[in-house]
Amino acid sequence: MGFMAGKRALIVGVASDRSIATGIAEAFAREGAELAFTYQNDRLKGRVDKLAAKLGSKMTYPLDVSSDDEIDALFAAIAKDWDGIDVLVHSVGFAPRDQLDGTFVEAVTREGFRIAHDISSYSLAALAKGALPLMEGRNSSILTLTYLGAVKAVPNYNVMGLAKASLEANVRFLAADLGPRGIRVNAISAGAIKTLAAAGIGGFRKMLHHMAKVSPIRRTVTTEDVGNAAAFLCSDLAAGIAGEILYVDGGYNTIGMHLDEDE
Ligand code: NAD
Ligand code: 0WE
Repeated sequence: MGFMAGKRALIVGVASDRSIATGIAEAFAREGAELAFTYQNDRLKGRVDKLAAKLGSKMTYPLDVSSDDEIDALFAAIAKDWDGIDVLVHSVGFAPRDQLDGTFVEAVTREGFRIAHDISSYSLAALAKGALPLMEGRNSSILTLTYLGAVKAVPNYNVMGLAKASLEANVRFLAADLGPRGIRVNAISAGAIKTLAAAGIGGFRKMLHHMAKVSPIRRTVTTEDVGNAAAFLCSDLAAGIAGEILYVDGGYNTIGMHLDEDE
């Protein structure tokens, strides 16, 4: 029997086979969890329905996290099928495309900053708020996805770095509030992975190459690596972990210097 048997998990953030949320859903299903999914818009519904079916779920719901009405409707609909939620995965991040090109100071605008923080950070608090009645008092957990750009300056990541810094603080404040109500809140800081959210980012291939060259495990991480860590963090095996940012980046963030082996 898997270590997530009996857990009901809601997964927000599947857009393709390559999404980090897809790797998380696959690991959860393998460990025996029951799954429900959201899709951002009708264009993505077919793909999410297909993944849900493959993992034995018929529960898919529309959700654009910028809409309070859609958040309310989501939890009202889920409450009809489930008496509670044990796991909520938030795997959502977005800034307008022009924010991720060029230098931070040149790219940043008031509107770009607002959207990045609304979609990438506020949405975690909004979903936690909406899910609270269904999650409290059942050893449940909330997980979000962050990136190194929250704590170090990474070229082109720009205002997303500020939004991820906010998201990481959000994890700590939510963990402090919701821990006493039986809900653990944590984040995984994943290494760079080629997903839709990475498509068309200038220099992304070079970044992957650099990570594989210098990180302790000498390869980039996969959605399967992240999925396995997520399954652990959201299971009762991690009952002692809250407010944590767990790096699943092959140790890249721990390196202070690299010497080329062949130079
Ligand atoms: P992805 O494009 O597959 O997933 C991003 C998801 O965000 C999509 O499912 C999209 O539908 C959703 N989304 C965006 N705006 C939304 C909105 N308004 N309402 C609802 N959903 C919305 O890419 P991914 O790489 O799997 O990204 C998932 C998370 O992982 C993001 O938070 C990202 O910042 C984080 N992350 C990614 C990497 C990486 O290198 N790919 C590394 C570390 C962290
Ligand atoms: O968080 C992310 C992706 C963030 C992202 C990506 C896009 C592309 C399409 C947010 N918004 C958008 N908006 C779009 O229109 N990552 C951690 C992956 C990522 O993105 C980068 C990276 C890495 C790593 C951007 C620049 C530099 C590094």
